[in-house]
Amino acid sequence: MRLLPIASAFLLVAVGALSLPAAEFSITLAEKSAAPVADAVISLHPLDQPAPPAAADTPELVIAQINGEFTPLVSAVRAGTRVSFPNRDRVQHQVYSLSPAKRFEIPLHGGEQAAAELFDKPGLVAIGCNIHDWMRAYVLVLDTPWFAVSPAEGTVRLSAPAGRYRLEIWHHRMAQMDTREVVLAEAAPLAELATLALRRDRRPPRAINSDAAGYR
Ligand SMILES: [Cu+2]
Repeated sequence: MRLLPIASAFLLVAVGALSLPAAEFSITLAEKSAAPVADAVISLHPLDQPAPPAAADTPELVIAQINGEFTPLVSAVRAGTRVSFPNRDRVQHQVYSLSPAKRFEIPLHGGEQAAAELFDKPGLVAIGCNIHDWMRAYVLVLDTPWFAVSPAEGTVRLSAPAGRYRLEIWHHRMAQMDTREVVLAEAAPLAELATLALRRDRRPPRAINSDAAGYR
């Protein structure tokens, strides 16, 4: 019986959090040429209150190796997410990262990988394969629940409580992260435009050989 008031208090907090006024935010990303920018990570970081805690049931992120590429190339996750690296190729891969936010190495492997790595520190994790130099994946680990990866048409839509945010725009071909402040208001959708200067893709070119799969 003594647990009941505590449970009620939790319920009130949960209902309160759900009923915060939501504001709609969208941003369209393009290069100077007007070409839409895919694979950018957009995130909103609240400036006036801490970000709400991560949900306990955050789904695992899967970065597969398919035809000698990591799929997807770019992901964004909340800190505390587990990431698995199943190999769906006939050849073996050796997945690693030297990034301070998550340093790890998965021994040479083929087939589904049972163990998942915990990505618990915010920051950029650049992932490679020791066997295939051109293979790259990027995971931006964030301490906010409001983020998305831009699709091919370059427009991202987010819904977050009204308030002030630091908007962060990251792309693996930007020299540095773009940050700006935005104010979200209820019943007044905010639509931003951002022109991004993308440099050359610095991933090493794919090796070409006579193997039927196109690589070793
Ligand atoms: Cu590989």
